[in-house]
Amino acid sequence: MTATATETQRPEPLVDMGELSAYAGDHRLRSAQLDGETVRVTWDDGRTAGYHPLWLRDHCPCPACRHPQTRERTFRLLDLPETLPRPEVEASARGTLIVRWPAMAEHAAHESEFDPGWLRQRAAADEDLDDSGRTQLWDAAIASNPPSVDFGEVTGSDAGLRRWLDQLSRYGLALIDNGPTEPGSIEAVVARIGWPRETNFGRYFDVVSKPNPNNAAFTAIALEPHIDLPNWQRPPDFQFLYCLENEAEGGASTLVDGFAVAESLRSEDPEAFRILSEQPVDFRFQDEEADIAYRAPVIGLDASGRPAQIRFNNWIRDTLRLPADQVGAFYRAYRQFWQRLRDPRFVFRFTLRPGQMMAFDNLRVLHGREAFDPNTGQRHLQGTYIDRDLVRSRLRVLERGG
Ligand SMILES: O=C(O)CCC(=O)C(=O)O
Ligand SMILES: [Fe+2]
Ligand SMILES: [Zn+2]
Repeated sequence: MTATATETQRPEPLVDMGELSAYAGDHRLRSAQLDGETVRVTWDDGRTAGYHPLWLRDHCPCPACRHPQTRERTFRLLDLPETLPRPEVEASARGTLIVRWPAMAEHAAHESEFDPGWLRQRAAADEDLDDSGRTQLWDAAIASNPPSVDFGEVTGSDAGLRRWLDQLSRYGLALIDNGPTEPGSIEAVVARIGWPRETNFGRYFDVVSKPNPNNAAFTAIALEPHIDLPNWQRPPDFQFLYCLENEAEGGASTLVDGFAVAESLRSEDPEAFRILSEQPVDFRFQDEEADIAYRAPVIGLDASGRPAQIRFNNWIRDTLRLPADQVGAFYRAYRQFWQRLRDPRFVFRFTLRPGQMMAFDNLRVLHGREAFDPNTGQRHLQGTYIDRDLVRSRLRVLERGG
C-alpha cells in the first residue's frame, strides 16, 4: 500500500544516493535511450551500460520505493502488473537518469531518478561485491614479498587499512609488521574492522603450550595444515594470530593457498578432486562443555564450480562413515590433497616475529606450525576470528572514498 498511496506525487530528489555512490566518481550522464528491452546510458567520459526497465523500476530510489531512513526497499514487484508499459527515458540536465512510467489500468504513473554514480557502480557490481573477482592464487614464491602493511598504518590511516584489507581479500593472507608486543594489541586491529566472532575458545584466545589442552593448538606439537573449526556449520571466515613472544626453538608457521592446491589437484588428479568435492565427511569437537559436529565435503565449490570453502583438519575429522567399497578411493584422494598441502612448491614457511600478526581467510588459506620446544623459551600468540561480512563492508566503505 505504501508504494501506491504516494505514486501520484512527484518523487522527492534522490534519497542520499549521491553520498553512497561517491566512489564511482562524479561522472554525469550524457545520454539515455530505450533500445528494445534495454535502457542504454552513456556517461560524459563515453562509458556505456544497459539496464532492464523492470530492474530500474525495482531499484527506484524515491521515498515511496525505498524507506527514506533505512534506505531499504519498500517497493513490491507484486504491486505492479507483470508487463510494464514502456517508459520514457532521458538524461536530465544535472546528469541523472530519469525514467517515466505512464499510468496503466489502476496503476498510477511513476517517475524515478537515478544517480549516475550509483548506476555506474552497479554496472560493475558483480565483480566488486564478490571476492572471487579479486582472488589471486599464490604458491611458495609469495615468500619473497609477502603481502603486509605496518601496524601503524593499519591502525592509524585509512589508506593503510584499505591496502591491507585489499591484500587480505586478494590473497586470503596479509601480514602486519612492526606492531607493539603488549598483550591485547590484536584488539586494536579488530577495532579497525568491527568486532570479533566469538567461539567456544572465547572472543580472544591465547595460543601457548598449556597443561590441560582441549585443542592441538594449545600444545607444542606440530600442526599439519588445517582450517580452524571445520566442525561448525559456519566456521570462522578469517583468523588473526598476533605474535607476542617467539623465543622457543621451532614453531615456524606454514601457510598454503588451499584454492591453488585444489586447482592443482583438479588438473592433475580429477578423480581425487571429484571425490573430495562431492563426498561429505564428518568433523567433530568434544570437551566437557561442548559437542560441535558438522558434515561437509573437504573441497566445497561455489555455484560456478570454483573452490569456495576448504575443510581440512585431520585431528578434528570424525569417524569416516563410508561404505567399505568407497573407503580406499576416499583415502587415496585425501592423501593426494594432503601431500600437496605440504608440498614445498605451495607452502609459505616463515617464523612470526614478536609484534607481527598474520591474518588469513580460514576457508581458503590453511595454516600450520612446526613443533616447538617449550623448555627453550616462551612462545605466545593471541588469536581471534572475524566475519567476512565485516571485512568486506569495511573495504567497500574505504573504497567509496575514492
Ligand atoms: O601456534 C600456531 O602457530 C598456530 C596455532 C593454531 O593453529 C591456531 O591457533 O589456530
Ligand atoms: Fe589453527
Ligand atoms: Zn519510486
